[in-house]
Amino acid sequence: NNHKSAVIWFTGLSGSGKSTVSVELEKELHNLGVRTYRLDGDNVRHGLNKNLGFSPEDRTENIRRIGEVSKLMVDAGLFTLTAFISPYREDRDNVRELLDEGEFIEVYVKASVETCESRDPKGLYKKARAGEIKGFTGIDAPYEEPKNPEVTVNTDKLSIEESVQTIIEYLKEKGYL
Ligand code: GGZ
Repeated sequence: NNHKSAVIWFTGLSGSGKSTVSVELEKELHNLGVRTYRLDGDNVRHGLNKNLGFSPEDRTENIRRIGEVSKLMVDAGLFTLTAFISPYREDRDNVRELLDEGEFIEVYVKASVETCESRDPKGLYKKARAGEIKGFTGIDAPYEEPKNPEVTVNTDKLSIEESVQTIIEYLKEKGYL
């Protein structure tokens, strides 16, 4: 298993499928003998970044720290999967700059606000519509789409398994696997 390590950076709206796809991709990578680590809200926003909220400044700092941690993990030889909204293009591009060429694989998990809102697994869109959460991404806070992501998976149309396979194909084609 002589694969090169990289960050697979998922970006997209709440409810787009970032976490789900990253969990399933990680299983697939394990089956292929790849060593991974997954960063998401559960292990980052409750620990390292528990002093951060959802203001624009805090989101930027959230992504900056996750970028730095990802770099350490890539240096340690791991395939790192991150699942954060990361709504600002500039913040994502700064992480890309932090890493060497080929070490940042931006995966745009694309789904319409309508789709995400209809899924609403945690009822957060409902709260945002009711004004109980202010500054919710896609409702009254921005999401800046990637202009040139390495991979786009449209979860409006693709199944989870199809999304995973799209990413696996990219990794094979580019010689990561
Ligand atoms: C967006 C919010 C907000 C606001 C709480 N806006 O569906 P979830 O619950 O599990 O995913 C969302 C998560 C977003 O955290 P991130 O660290 O990924 O965001 S960012 O990259 O922008 O820093 C949602 C929940 O936290 N959540 N308030 N106002 N999502």
